[in-house]
Amino acid sequence: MKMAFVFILTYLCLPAPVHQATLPDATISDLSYKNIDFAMNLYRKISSSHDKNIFFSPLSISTSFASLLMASDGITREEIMKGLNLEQLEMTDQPERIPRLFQLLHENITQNGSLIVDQNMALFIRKQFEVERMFEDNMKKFFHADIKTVDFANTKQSVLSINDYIKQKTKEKVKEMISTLADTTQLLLINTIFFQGAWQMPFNPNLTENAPFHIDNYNIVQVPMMFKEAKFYTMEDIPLGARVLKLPYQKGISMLILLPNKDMDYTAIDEEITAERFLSWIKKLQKMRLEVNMPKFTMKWAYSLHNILPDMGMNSLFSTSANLTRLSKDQGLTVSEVLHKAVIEVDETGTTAAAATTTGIIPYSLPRLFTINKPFFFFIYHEDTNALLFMGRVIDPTTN
Ligand SMILES: *[C@@H]1O[C@H](CO)[C@@H](O)[C@H](O)[C@H]1NC(C)=O
Ligand SMILES: *[C@@H]1O[C@H](CO)[C@@H](O)[C@H](O)[C@H]1NC(C)=O
Ligand SMILES: *[C@@H]1O[C@H](CO)[C@@H](O)[C@H](O)[C@H]1NC(C)=O
Ligand SMILES: CC(=O)N[C@H]1CO[C@H](CO)[C@@H](O)[C@@H]1O
Repeated sequence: MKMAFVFILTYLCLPAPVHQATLPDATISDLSYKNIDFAMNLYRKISSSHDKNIFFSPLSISTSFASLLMASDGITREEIMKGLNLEQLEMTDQPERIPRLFQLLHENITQNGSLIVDQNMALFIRKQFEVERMFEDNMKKFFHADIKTVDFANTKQSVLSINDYIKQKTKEKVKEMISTLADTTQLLLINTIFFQGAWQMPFNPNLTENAPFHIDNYNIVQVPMMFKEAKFYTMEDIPLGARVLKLPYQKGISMLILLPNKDMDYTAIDEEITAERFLSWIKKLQKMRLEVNMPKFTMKWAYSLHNILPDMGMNSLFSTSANLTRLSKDQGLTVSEVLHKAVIEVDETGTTAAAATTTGIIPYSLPRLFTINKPFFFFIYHEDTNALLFMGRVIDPTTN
């Protein structure tokens, strides 16, 4: 039985007119590490603007911007490099280094996961628009991009064919990705990611029952709570005041749940999560028998990243000073929009399980009950590389 699940997509739209120490032998693990920090920074930006559920695909967003690195030059390129946290991986005499690392990471995740993770890249290009040969070749070489020609002047038809493409690549999970498109659009860059994983230890639906979930001190909702008693990998981050639970899928992908302790406000966690911390959780996991109570949930989110990324230092890309000279000789190109949509479904057969809280922390014996009945964080990652495929926060499992 397959569980249900997720996927995502990011797209970028280009409308017309308007240094430090490096790692000599960078590996995909170094890239994953940098990508995780980028994801955490982006998460903080999103979370500082609202207190609702959050869900997005760090890998899809990083990959989209990695391809923009190859399109840009000067300050614009530097800003993207810095925003993505990739400066330390760059070597001026090896311009292909970063795209190559993304390519290796992609190959590692998709091959080894034997298709449970599928990631695709596409360029929809206006008929008369001349793309630099080198950019197009690199997009094919490093990102296996599908290249398509579109008549963007026919807005209605282009919207249809773009939505169709995305719907197909996300196995019908992301429908109606865009509703409008500037008729001056020259190029649309699309990245999709799809993941479908069955739990290694499925929950028994017969044991699922409604139970309270404490959004905060004043708001309680009833949620379908799944139950499983088994041996799980878990750990406690005592300085942070939170517990961690790993829920593995079949084939090398896992969900990691981070559940703040009883009196811990989830917003206090925001400032503390980093790649270093994330990897330390994974390293310190220990197997023990637990009773896990985990809500079923479904989420669907859409983000306008062009409103968020300038706050992370990527300014010029979205302004008239964008330097996209490596994309095309055409002058006056800029990025008008970056949209990101993400969907997740967690149930007994697939994705997530977790549990929640109890007080009383005794160093060597964690509480046996892991009841996820208050806001929590989750991360879906590829175990060999630690690449962060998806991450999110659940404040209220009943709103999607
Ligand atoms: C883009 O950046 C390159 C490298 O810094 C520079 O030579 C070029 O003049 C810039 N072009 C524009 C249009 O800003
Ligand atoms: C993927 O990367 C990990 C970590 O670098 C490595 O151990 C593993 O062998 C790689 N797997 C494949 C299929 O390339
Ligand atoms: C759930 O309950 C039904 C009816 O009692 C039973 O046939 C089924 O085997 C149960 N499922 C599991 C996984 O225990
Ligand atoms: C599911 C799968 O094929 N996993 C393999 C991924 O690659 C590592 C290292 O090559 C193997 O140890 C896993 O078994």
